[in-house]
Amino acid sequence: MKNKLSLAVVLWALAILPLRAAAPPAPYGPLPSARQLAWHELEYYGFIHFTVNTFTDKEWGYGDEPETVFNPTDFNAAQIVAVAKAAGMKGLIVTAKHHDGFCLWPSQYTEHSVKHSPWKNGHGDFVGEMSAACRQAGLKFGVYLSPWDRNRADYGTPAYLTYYRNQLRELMTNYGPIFEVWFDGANGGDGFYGGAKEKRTIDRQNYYDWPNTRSIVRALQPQACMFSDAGPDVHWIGNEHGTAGETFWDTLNTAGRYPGSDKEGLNSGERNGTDWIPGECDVSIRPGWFYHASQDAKVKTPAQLLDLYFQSVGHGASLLLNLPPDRRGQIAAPDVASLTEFRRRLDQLFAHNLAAGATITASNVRGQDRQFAARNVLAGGKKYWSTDDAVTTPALTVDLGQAKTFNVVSLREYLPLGQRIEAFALDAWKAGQWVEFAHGTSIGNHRLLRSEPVTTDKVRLRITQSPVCPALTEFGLYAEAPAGH
Ligand code: FUL
Repeated sequence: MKNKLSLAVVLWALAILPLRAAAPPAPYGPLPSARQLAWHELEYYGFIHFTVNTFTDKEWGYGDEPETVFNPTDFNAAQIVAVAKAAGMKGLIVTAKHHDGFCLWPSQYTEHSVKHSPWKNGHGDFVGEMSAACRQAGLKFGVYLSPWDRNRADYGTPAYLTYYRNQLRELMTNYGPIFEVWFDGANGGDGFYGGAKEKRTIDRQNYYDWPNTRSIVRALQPQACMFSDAGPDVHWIGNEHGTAGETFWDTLNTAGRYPGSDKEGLNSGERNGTDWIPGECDVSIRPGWFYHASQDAKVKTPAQLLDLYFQSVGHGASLLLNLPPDRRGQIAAPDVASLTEFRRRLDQLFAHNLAAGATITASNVRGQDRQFAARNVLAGGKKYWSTDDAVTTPALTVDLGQAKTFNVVSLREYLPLGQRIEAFALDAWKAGQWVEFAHGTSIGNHRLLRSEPVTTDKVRLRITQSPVCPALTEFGLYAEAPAGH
């Protein structure tokens, strides 16, 4: 009896345990840092452009705006944050200071701030209220602090750099955890500059002494990602219409890059680049970054926003969607309406993964080890399907059990092992044979392929090019309801 029992235990153990535990694949190329991995999970968050321009109806303030101009009639941080949250955003980045130099927090280093605005009798703190409202709603909080300052008399001299860094320290110290700091490369030259009213060009590469300026953020907010044309953590996508290249690599060559440097390579990243620097697509829900009543009828439609989502998040980058508060200090009704419907469509789209419950098999599983099983692509994140090192063009077959109709395929790579896959194709089983219905190049953090509706009971993913064995965490099939449903 006892022997029989132990035999049963051994057989059971053999059945459930792998014959040998395979080692994970070696990482490939530059790898994301922990702060970048956390950032990758956000995918979609908001920008809030608000300052004197909101009241002067401009996009770039000259720098001579009196503080009294800034006077929101009914500022409501909770409304702004609630709108962003309801729209599905995971965080907000606010303009603490735009190019005009007006500070939306009571900085101790200047008088050109909310301190001298009639708003809340000079006791207002836009940055403080927004950070508190974000924290309360569970949204991440980030800041934009324009390096270019058209108000300061000392702009262009070493004294301004000291001022800029003091402000950066203030923002990194007094407003809780910061998830992203936005360093804008724009500098249009002319400005008020304390009354000089002239054009000032700076040496974009050296004036701000970026290595030491960045180190302030690293020291005070080690988890914050820094954005600029050159990273170091997240880079500009090279345009302001919110689209990443369809082929998009998370790596970039950083040599010779700085905020305001050449945008060559930014839209698609650079395969075999020296550093892991993913992309962010910044775009406004309106034509302008700031609120203009004249643009109330030009708010992007839900369909346009969904297209942008596919072209940013769906290309492996992030979507930073700007929502400009109006003169009340709230998100205006047309923007709220568009965002509400956009969110409804997103929710509808991703509500059901039609591949959930499918039988998934692979042409190869690394070391035949369950740890790397094909079905890990349905496990929702931390596990992945991988193959033996020598197998770089494997296939994954998803048997749905019955015919289903979808028009979106969702794929994700396991980023801690680097960006690996270079090309893939998707086939549907039709009348007894495989028929290709889509193909692509990079996958990275997220790849969404949107096609005409496909009806089939079996789908196959073929990895057609990869320098090393793949590591895939997600395979999803989704159906977009026809517009209006
Ligand atoms: C640009 C700025 O010049 C715009 O005003 C806006 O802030 C945009 C996000 O970045 O470089």
